[in-house]
Amino acid sequence: MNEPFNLDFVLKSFDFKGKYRDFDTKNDGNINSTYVLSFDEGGCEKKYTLQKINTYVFKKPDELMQNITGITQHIRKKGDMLTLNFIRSKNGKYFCTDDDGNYWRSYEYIDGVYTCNTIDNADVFKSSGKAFGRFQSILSDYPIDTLYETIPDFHNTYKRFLAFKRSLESAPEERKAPMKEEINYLLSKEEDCGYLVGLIKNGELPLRVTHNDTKLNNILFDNATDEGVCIIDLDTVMPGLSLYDFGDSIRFGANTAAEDERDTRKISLDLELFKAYSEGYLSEAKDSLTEREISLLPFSAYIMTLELALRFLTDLLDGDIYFKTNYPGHNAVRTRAQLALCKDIEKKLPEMQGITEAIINA
Ligand code: GN1
Ligand code: MG
Repeated sequence: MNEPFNLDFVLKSFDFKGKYRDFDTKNDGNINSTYVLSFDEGGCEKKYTLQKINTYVFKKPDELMQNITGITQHIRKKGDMLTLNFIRSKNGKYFCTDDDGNYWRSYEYIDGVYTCNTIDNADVFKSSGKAFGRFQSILSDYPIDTLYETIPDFHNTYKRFLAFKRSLESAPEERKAPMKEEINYLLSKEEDCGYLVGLIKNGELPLRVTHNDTKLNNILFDNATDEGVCIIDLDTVMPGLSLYDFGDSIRFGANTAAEDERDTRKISLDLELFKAYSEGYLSEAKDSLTEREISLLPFSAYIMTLELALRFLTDLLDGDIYFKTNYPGHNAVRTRAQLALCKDIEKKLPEMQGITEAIINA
C-alpha cells in the first residue's frame, strides 16, 4: 500500500500548471508509489502522475532517470508511439529529493486510456503483443551502450537462483518450513536457471534494449480503439533479451488467473491468449529477431515464471523486504501461484512451440 506523502513539498518542487485540486492513489505496482494529482487550469482539469522512486530497489535514481529521458525522447522523435512526458522539477532535473532523501518524479497524465490487470479478450491481448513488439523495434537503434543497468543482473536467472540458495541458508526455520515443497522444487531447477545466461555468454543470443517488466498493466490501451498506445513503467529499460519481454508478458497476461491467486486450481496458461499475443508480437518484431530467439519464445514464458517464483520465495525468506505485500503471507501465495503456472507451461511447451512455428511459417 502507498504511504502518505508531503504534498506541500511536491507542489513546491514541480512546475505543475494550474491550481491544485486533489490527488488519488494508485496501487497497481509492487515497487514504486504512484499518485495522480489533479489541477484546475482555466476551468479544465489537468492531471499529472507523481511517483516516489523506490530507492531500495533502484539504487541510482539519477542514472535511471537519464535512461528514461533518453528513451522517451527517442520514442517521441520517431513518432510511431505515444510515450511518457516527464516534467522537470524546479532544480532543472527530472526528479527532486525531499528532506528524508526520497526521490520524486512526475509526468503528464495520459487521458483517454485504460489499463488491465487481467484479460480474457484475445484481440486486446494481441494488441498488447503488437505494442511491446513495436516498442522493441522502435528502440532497436537506440545506443545500447549509453544505458545504465538500473538493477544489475535483473533477469540473470542463474544469479537469482544463487541468491535464493543464500537466503535459504540464513532464513529462520519458521519461514522455510511451510514452503518445503516449493523450496525443493526450485532447488531441482538449477540447470534451467542457467540456460539463457549460458546462451548470452556463448554469443548465441543478442542483447537488445528491452523493457524487462512487460506486465499487461504496463500498457495503456486507447479507450476508443483498444489499441496498446503507450508503454509505461520504464525503470527497468536496459540491455536484456527479447525473450525476457516476451516471456514476462505471457507469464502475466496469458494466465487464466491473477498473479497472486490463492486457489491454484484456477491457474493455467491459456493457449488462445498465448497464440494471440504471439501473433501480435511477431507481426511487429519478427524481422528483427534471430531464428534462435524465435524458437525460444515458449521456453521464455516458462523461465520468466520460474524466475519470478524464485524472486517471490527469496523475498519471503528475506522477510518481505523487496516487493510490497498486501497481507502477511502474500509472498507465499505469489510463489505458489507462479509455480502452478510454471508447471502448466512446462506441460504445454510442445503445443506452444507448434503455435509459434505455425505463425512464422504462415
Ligand atoms: C514488479 O513494479 P511492478 O509491479 O510493475 C517487479 C517485476 C515483477 C513484478 C511482479 C523492478 O513490477 O520484476 O515481475 O513486480 N519490478 C521490479 O508483479 O522488481
Ligand atoms: Mg508496473
